[in-house]
Amino acid sequence: MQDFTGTITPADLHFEVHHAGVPAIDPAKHTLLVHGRVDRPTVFSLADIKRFPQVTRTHFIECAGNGVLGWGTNEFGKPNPALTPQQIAGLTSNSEWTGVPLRVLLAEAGVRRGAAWFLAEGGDACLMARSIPMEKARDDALVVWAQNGEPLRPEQGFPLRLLLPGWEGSTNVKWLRRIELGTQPWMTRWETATYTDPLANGTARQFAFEMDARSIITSPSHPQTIERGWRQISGLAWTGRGKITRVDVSTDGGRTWVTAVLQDPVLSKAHTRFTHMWEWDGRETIIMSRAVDETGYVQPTRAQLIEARGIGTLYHYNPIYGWRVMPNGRVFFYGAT
Ligand SMILES: Nc1nc2c(c(=O)[nH]1)N[C@H]1C(S)=C(S)[C@@H](COP(=O)(O)O)O[C@H]1N2
Ligand SMILES: [Mo]
Repeated sequence: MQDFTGTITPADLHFEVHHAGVPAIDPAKHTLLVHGRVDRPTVFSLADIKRFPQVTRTHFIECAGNGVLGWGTNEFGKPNPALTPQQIAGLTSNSEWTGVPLRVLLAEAGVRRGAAWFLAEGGDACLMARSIPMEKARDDALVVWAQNGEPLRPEQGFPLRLLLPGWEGSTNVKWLRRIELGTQPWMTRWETATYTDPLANGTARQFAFEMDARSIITSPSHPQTIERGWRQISGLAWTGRGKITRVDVSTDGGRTWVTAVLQDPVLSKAHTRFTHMWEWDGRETIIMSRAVDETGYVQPTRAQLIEARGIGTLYHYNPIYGWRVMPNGRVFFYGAT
């Protein structure tokens, strides 16, 4: 992450999360079954799906567990200073995806009254499956087969994956082979035992689909060493709720903030590059960034997150992070602030 420029993640460097390995699938034999609360249960081959009008959209996919390393502390109660942007925020990647809107395929099968949820099932060994509200299918859900102009990589779900823009990574089911429409969620193990957030009051937050806005300065960051004088601070910001509208940068440990420049085009539910010119005077300081999105949501501090959810949260952990710049120019992870 700290070595990228721009906003697109090269396909071969897309992060990977798989719960049961990467299946080897013959695209000529792969099918997608759409059934349940539909008028005409339908089996689509890959060729069938590619005959529909295709769309291309740029979106990030982010694991809900992104950032969990930055939350932890070492034996001195401090975050590990040697963590890099990749390690604290690298479970997100941004690609140009090509496919067909899910609502087009569902219209072929004929959605029956009362269908409120659908189950998306993958063709890996664990048959990973997530329950998704039908509103997302009517909105911007896609069934994609290409990534950055080439077929999906096997690790990204070749030959077919569900893409739910802005929603937590685990709902973007790879190796998609079955969609079942129903009236309520299926309560699979990936929405009960995992991908739920324990709260301070002993209950758990479930179906936390939208990814909250966050940002990370990728340069300067660990393990860089910087020189005095003018340089560019650069980083990435994104939100699952639409567009990033502002990124604030502080070069004095959060005492004062300035508005960073957002690189065009700012796309919805996509990585946005921000920059800020900074003259470093050689003194020790802490630099940090704070994202704001079009709903007015402001990236929280660690204290605000703990207040809202307690200390048990492993997912959707998006606090403002700091980097400590030492007088010798070395840069270390300062932790969540
Ligand atoms: N079938 C299937 N789909 C899956 C997974 C999986 O293990 N099996 N992992 C999910 C999780 S937890 C995440 S974060 C994203 C990661 O997508 P990527 O590996 O393309 O980065 O895929 C999701 N889709
Ligand atoms: Mo994930």
